[in-house]
Amino acid sequence: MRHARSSEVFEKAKRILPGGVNSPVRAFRSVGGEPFVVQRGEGAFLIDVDGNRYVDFINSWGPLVLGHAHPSVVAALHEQAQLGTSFGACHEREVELAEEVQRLFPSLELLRFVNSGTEAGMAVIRLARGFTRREKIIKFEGCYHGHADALLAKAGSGVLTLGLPDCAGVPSAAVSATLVAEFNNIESVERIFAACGDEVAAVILEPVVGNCGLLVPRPEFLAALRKITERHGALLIFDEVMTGFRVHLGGAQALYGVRPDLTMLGKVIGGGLPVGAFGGRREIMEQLAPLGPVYQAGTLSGNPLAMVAGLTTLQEWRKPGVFEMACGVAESLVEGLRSGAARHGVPLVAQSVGTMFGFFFSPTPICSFRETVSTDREAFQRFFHAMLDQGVYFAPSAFEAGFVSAAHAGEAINHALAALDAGFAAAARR
Ligand code: KE4
Repeated sequence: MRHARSSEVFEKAKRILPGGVNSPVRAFRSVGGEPFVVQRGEGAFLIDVDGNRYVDFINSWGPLVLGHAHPSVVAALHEQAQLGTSFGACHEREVELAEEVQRLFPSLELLRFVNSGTEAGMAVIRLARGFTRREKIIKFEGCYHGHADALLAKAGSGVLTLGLPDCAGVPSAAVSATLVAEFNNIESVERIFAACGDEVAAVILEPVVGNCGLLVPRPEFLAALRKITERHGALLIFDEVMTGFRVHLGGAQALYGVRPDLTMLGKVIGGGLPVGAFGGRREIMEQLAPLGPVYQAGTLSGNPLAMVAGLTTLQEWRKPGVFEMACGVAESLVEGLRSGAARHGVPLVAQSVGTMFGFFFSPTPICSFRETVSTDREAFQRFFHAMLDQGVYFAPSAFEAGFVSAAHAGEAINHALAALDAGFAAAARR
């Protein structure tokens, strides 16, 4: 594959954007090499500025359940743009999307739109603290909820696993009330509640983790979190920014039958435009300004372009059979990954949940962040680049989930499956 034009553009990008990117994972730092520069998206494919075509298993990190440039989404945006791109005032599209979201997520008795998952994370933490009048928050190693200070904590030492800043610039005061537990380990949560249960405002987690590869909750883990939070008067917050509409049309809360007090959403509900949302129990959401004392605001919140893109996306996505068909594509990819790895004697575990999938170059299943240390990152790097050379683009990190869209059926998945032998032959080479 030729990358002359990508290299030229990327060199220019590095002169004005830190690392040449507007979000770190795009820089290919964890897989090596240079990222290609996208010229356009078409359904399940990305085409770069050198004319190379890739099956895209990232879907802009989750939002594009219909694939790139879906005609209905483009038409809806074109129509809305001619009516105005932002009002900063009430308009009907925001109500329509809120009603569409609530139809699939009935636990969102009230909800509010923001402009990113990070904003939704900031808001739910502040709301939980305002409603409970408590300060401590429990999060889980490996779960990512956006880059708000309070949520950029890593496990500290000691039984309380007090949060320590997980990146420069986060003051220790910002994470001193953040406690870090281990996903799929309910005892690690019980220890924290035993020590300071009546100070915990909320437990927040990705119910299916997509930010350290794909981690699936053990049976009863989510139900146990529901019980322990109720017992201690703490709120349960599901970050469904990634899992929403992807693991199930109603998210992980529908898939596993556990109703959180608050939910974060994003990605899919914007159909590729900047959006986030949060919502939940009425008595909690009514603490929000202008009704209550918890302040939260945003210039472009409920932006009409994002609203129509999200509404059109959800209306197409929930048409009978569309979601189920995309789930079948994810399952066929996982089967291909498993059989390809076996043919080449490469240790691999792979799984899908709805239209999300993940795989680790590991001989044993990975159920928690700490277990990810057993994965073979070098094998992943060789696999990633060999697949890229075959025109198949997986996430440029061994610790991200992958996504399929309604557009991946047919040519795209068949091309990807046919390329796997090249990928695993490379992974098998030491
Ligand atoms: P944003 O602020 O990026 O819209 O959302 C933050 C966020 C919150 N919660 C979950 C579960 C998320 O996965 C995310 C963002 N996901 C990453 C992918 N691992 C976005 C990609 C990136 O950071 O470039």
